[in-house]
Amino acid sequence: MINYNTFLILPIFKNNKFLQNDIFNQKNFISRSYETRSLVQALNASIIFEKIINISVPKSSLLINNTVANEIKNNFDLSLVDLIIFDCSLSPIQQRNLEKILQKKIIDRTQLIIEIFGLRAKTKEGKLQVELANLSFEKTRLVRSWTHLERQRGGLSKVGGPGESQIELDKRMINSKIKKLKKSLLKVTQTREVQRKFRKNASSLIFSLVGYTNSGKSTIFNNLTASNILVKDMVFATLDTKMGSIKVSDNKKIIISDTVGFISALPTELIDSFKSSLEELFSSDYLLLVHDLSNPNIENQAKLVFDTLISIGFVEEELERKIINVFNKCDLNSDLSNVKIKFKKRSVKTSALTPKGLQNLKIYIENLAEKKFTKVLFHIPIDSYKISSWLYKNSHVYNETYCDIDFVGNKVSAKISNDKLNFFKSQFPEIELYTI
Ligand SMILES: Nc1nc2c(ncn2[C@@H]2O[C@H](COP(=O)(O)OP(=O)(O)OP(=O)(O)O)[C@@H](O)[C@H]2O)c(=O)[nH]1
Ligand SMILES: [Mg+2]
Repeated sequence: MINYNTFLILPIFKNNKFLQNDIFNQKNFISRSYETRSLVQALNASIIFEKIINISVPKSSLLINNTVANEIKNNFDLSLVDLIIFDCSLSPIQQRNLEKILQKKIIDRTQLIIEIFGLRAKTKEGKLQVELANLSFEKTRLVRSWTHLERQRGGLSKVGGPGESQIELDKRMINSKIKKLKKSLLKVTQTREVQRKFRKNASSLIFSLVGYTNSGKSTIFNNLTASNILVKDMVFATLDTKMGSIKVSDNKKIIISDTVGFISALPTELIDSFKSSLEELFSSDYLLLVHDLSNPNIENQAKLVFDTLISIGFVEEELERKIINVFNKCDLNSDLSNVKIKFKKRSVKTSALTPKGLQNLKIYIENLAEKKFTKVLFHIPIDSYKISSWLYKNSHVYNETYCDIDFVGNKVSAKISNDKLNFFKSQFPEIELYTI
């Protein structure tokens, strides 16, 4: 396994902000820096030096000022370091100038996360998505770094000379690669779309686990569905969307899906590339929003997950209808009273490590499933094969008896989802039916 020695730089920006956009406070900062350390570990790298840097005015050319850069150079033995990681976002110019001064390879938070995704991606879709994210990121860097090279060459090159055509060439190459990747991804997405339609037709309810990375989504998934997705105390253990099912009363199946976790400053390139996996969330009936109740930063994490859901296209009213807050790791902390979170009314506490700790959630899911279905008695006239077969396909029929007293045909008792029932009524308005 690769093992880099890294130097981690944690910048704190002026106006009590850190990482350029998160509100800073002591509690946040501790859990945030803990999170960044886990990100570095997820890259199989060790941190040998760490430094917090206060930045009052970020310099557009270097981020930090020259004195601080020289301090880093003189006070640490950089010969031991393979990689310097800045836990913020660096512009291409800042990155290059820092590399020049410190004479080390430098990456920022976006690159760090893309690297980890690269290591984790296992399925074809996952790999394509990461590659796409990487290329989209490279594209922005490339253009600017060539501009710089061009300037360096100055008088040596003709106007619009080799630099210019090289940028064009590389840009075209990257664009054509991106186009190809998108095409391959589309194919995978289409297959997924077919599967999704199939599930919807089977009238199963879909619950999607979603939440901050490391909150316990896969542990919940495994214990509910008796699967064994990788569960690890590390960020981004899961990258690919997985489906499983649980049986509830009446043998009705409920589908559960587990997907990639969110994190602060998740690169937009990654969100864009992973949109097709995340689209699964839109066809879900409910979103199980998993929170780590033992994490002091729980409210920020919840806000971030909520904002990410909005950024991928959810509207607030839909989230209000779909979100169920799952407060996990309640074996470590069970006090919910001070936690301010959206839609807190709909919440359930879990401890996913044992089946007992998930009992509450199972009951909650079963109750919701009950509410989504209605038991109905249909009077199906004789020879209405089309209607009969529709019912068998779209509902759970548990009894059928022939009758020739009050009408001639079959009395069919079925449990049917409310959506399907409405559809049935619109398609076959002549059929008599009774809620039982
Ligand atoms: N104490 C405690 N630990 C838990 C609980 N649920 C999960 N964990 C631990 O939390 C860590 C992360 O669990 P995962 O299930 O991998 O979390 P995840 O949300 O799927 O994480 P990503 O896939 O990385 O987004 C693991 O070490 C689990 O054993 C819980 O209820 N209590
Ligand atoms: Mg997981």
